[in-house]
Amino acid sequence: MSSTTTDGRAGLFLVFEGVEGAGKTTHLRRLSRRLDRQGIAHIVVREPGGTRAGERIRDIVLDPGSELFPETELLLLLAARAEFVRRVVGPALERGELVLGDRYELSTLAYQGAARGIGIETAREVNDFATDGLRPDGTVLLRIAPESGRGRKTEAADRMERESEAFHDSVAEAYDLLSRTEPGVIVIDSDDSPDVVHRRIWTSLSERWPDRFPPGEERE
Ligand code: Z5A
Repeated sequence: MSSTTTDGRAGLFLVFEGVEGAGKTTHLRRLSRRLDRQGIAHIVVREPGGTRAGERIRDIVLDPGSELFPETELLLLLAARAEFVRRVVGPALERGELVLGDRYELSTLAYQGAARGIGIETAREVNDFATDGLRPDGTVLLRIAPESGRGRKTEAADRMERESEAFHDSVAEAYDLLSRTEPGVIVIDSDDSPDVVHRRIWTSLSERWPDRFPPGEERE
């Protein structure tokens, strides 16, 4: 498979998704270190955030003191994404770069569309307006039971993490549904040691994009 994607763009946009504590940040860092060792250019970006305005919006959305209606939360997140896509992801893809994202549209469909009750299709429509339809080439969904993911967390809970168990169960159910209905979702069982999960991720990516993720064992 060449590095030109189905959209004809030169770069490759891969997104990591999952409930809190699924291991997205851990595995993105590890992938990034391995890509660095192999001399494969890439950038790692996170959402909400990734731009100056986006980081300010992130502070509002995650601040436990913010009182937001679901519609306000959705629009704030997508305002951040509109900046993120136009200032960061789009230009990087134009330059042919590998872009690794920590969350993107599946988060919006699962958290705001399903768990907040806005509706998956409504969330998708507003998302598509914000992104001008820019889709990832692949989405790695790290799957773990919400209570196991929560059990891994050590930091103080932010506004989203303070939501009820029912809310987080609803997010997890939505991810399961979306993994079956959305194109390009690669499901990886994340309830194992980081070494095992990393091997699963790399193998899966190298089967699809061997030029960016050369097959073979990890060499430290
Ligand atoms: N949000 C939204 O609602 N709508 C949207 O459109 C977008 C986002 C884009 C972002 O917060 C919040 O915004 C998020 C959804 C919402 N809220 N929630 N809940 P964030 O980016 O700060 O939070 P997060 O994405 O949930 O990060 P996280 O909880 O840290 O999860 P993670 O990145 O998947 O996990 P991690 O940091 O890699 O690992 C967590 C801990 O587990 C850490 O101590 C690791 O060392 C440990 N870990 C990782 N892997 C393992 C394994 N395999 N075994 C044992 N321990 C492990």
